[in-house]
Amino acid sequence: MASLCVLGLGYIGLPVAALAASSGMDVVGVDIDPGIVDTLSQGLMHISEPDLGTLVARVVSERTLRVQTTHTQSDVFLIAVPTPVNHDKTADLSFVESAVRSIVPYLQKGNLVVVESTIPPGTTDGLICSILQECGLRVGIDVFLAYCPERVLPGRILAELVDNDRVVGGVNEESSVMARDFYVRFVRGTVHIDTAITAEMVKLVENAYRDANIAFANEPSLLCDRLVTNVWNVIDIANRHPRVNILSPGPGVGGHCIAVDPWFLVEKAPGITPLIRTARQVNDSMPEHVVRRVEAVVPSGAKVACLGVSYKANVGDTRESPAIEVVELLTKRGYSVLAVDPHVAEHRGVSFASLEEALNWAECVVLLVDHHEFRLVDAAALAARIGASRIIDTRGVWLRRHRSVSDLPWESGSVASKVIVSG
Ligand code: SAJ
Repeated sequence: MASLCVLGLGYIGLPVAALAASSGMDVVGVDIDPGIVDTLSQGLMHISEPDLGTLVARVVSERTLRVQTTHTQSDVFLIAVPTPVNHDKTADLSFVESAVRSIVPYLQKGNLVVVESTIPPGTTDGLICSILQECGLRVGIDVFLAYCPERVLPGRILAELVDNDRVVGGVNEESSVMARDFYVRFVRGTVHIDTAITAEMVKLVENAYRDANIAFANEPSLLCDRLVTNVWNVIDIANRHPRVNILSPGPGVGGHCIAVDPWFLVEKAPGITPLIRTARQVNDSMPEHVVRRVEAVVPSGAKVACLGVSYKANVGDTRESPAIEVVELLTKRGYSVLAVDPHVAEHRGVSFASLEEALNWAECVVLLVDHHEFRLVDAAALAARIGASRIIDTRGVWLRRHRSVSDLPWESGSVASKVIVSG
């Protein structure tokens, strides 16, 4: 296994290609987008991820990683293309399917094909295997096939690619063993061998688990808003219980993984997955809830500053971002919206401003992403200017736990005007 061809140079394909190159493999990275290939060839980046730029620049300049729009023969082929979700919430496998077909003319006896793209359970043994077989290859004999899901956290991709455990599921034992031998070149975590369907399930179950846990933070936040109490107090105190660990509520769940993957489980068996489906629905309903909170404090036409548009803290990724959905819904309902995001320079249909400009201009401020920079805002001064009830802190950055008994909102009334706004 001296050479590797990676299909898809996004958040997963690119770091895997770069790590394999730095482990001594001769790597070709293929992307259908010539713009991405151009950028990377110059040692520049089209995505932002800590430390990745330096590693890519090094392996590109050493020519252990070459990027191009065309395939090449190789010992190992790794597929890391996206799996979007269709309107009916089923997996759109068109990119995976065409990537698998595209490598067929380059496959030689003894090659290993590894799929990292997220796919519904059964896709490796079913669709992917049958595409390769249609082309006259004996899978598991002439060529080897394994599924190995990526499970890394954006913002920590390189560290997690190296240190996290992996699961590889081959169509037969030889395929699994070959895939394990490939990953141990750069993975320090344990590489677990299992079947392809187990590896597919592992990935989806992990993300569905996190989605359900986030939904279990979001639903109490809806209740607390209705019952006029501070959800951060409730969760903070509940989490002191030795067997309770509730996650943080927010404006919804974004990113290309957790907001999408649970549907691939529901798709397989809708009748027995009500919990997974409901968690998705709870999390998907959160942007609308944020907008209703704005509508409760300022009328349509008011100036609203939205702090953060990325899908989570300290990253510039806006895929499936609930913050973008809030900005779009507010704009549609006649609000004048300015967005602030130190990690995002532009986004179609969104007007950006500096933090200072937006805060001085706004009649209502909605904090949507807990970027580090927003923690430094003097929220007490902001509350003095626009009124505490017009600060909607969906991440609990400024509106945290009451710090003393006298801070508690003993009288009835809006919790928003009673919670502690810390600068
Ligand atoms: N979020 C909350 N409250 C929380 C935690 C997260 O509202 O307490 C929100 C975030 O703001 C964000 C979304 O959930 O909008 C997802 O963020 P995340 O940090 O939980 O996860 P991702 O999407 O960045 O990465 C996940 C990870 N999966 C798990 O932790 C089980 C990662 O390991 C996967 O590799 C990745 O999905 C993926 O590619 O599937």
